[in-house]
Amino acid sequence: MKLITLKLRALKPSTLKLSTLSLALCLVVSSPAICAEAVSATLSVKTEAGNIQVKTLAEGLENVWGMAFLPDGSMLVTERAGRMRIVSATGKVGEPLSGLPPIFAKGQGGLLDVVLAPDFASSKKIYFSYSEPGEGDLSDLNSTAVSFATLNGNKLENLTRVFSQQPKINSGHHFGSRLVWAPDGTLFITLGDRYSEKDSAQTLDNHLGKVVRINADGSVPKDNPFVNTAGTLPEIWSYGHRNMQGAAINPVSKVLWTGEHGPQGGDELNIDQAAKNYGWPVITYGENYGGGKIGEGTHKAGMEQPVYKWVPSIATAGFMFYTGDKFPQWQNNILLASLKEKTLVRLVLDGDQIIKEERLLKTELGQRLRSVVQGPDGLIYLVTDEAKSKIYQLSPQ
Ligand SMILES: [Ca+2]
Repeated sequence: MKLITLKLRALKPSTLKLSTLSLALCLVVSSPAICAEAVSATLSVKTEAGNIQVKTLAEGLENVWGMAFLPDGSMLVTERAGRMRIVSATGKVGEPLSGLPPIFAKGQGGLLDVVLAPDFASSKKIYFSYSEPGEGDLSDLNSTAVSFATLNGNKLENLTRVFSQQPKINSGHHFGSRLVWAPDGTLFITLGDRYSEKDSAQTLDNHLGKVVRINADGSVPKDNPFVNTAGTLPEIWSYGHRNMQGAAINPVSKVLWTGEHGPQGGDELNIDQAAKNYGWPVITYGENYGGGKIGEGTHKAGMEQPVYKWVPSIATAGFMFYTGDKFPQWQNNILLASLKEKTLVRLVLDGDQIIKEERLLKTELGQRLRSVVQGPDGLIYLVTDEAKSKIYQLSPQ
């Protein structure tokens, strides 16, 4: 199989579409078993820092949102429609896990991010975010919630909710929500402004347009910035955000970075620090959809500037800092999934400044990219946000 793949690669240009390559592979070989393997054919892609291989690892998924590696190299994968599955290290897609809570799966809502607990090896706990429908008289409302459960084979047990965004809103938009463990064991949750409630991002009596920080059991850390401020919700870490679908801890500074969708224009990366106001919707580099000014401009005293921005928008989704040993030339670079531009963005840092941007896979995949995760093997795994979602594995060539 390897010999055949290599032979085909020598015959084909680097930008060859996977489907064409798969077909060519099936024509070259006669064995049906090898034809079935053709979905894992490898695409060779040039980058400014060496060539990479892009392999289709898994198919048969729908609108994947989050992914987290289990210790054995298999992956927990969320589908926005409200399913969580385990995909094996070789790409075999498992049946949906049982035991999820009720989920509002409409518009941008559904089952969203998933992470392992820091003590997963002993506790078997996983944490996940989702759009939570209201109960009783509030059944037409929803908001982002986070629960943990223990993973037992194909079952989620001991389901426990640790956070529920307040207030609930009748909306299918802007749920956030990435989950990131801080080095001190607290959990950051990024939360959207719910679109229709954007002004609430500037007030501290609600969780809309905020980053919140909680302890693993859902309690409020005593050193959260607003715990002693009357009239504020104590979970709040930072505010003035729009819709953050990306977040990661910078491995050098150990500080949280968040990525958020701007309106029309003005996607942002922010260095997300306690008590700071990131400006939305008072300052922005974007405008209303179809045109029209939002807020007061791009700068204002007391409001933070993004560390990096995209005008026009690329629709920033999940991102990571690369810390593995397989791509030494990408060490501590940011890799960021773009939905609208359908590219993997590589950002090079000098300290806390972005000094270079490269857009990878700009033409080769042609799919909305939702998230990017580093595997325990140091390889990079990309998931697409499509009705027929895939998981791609990136390795050096
Ligand atoms: Ca901002």
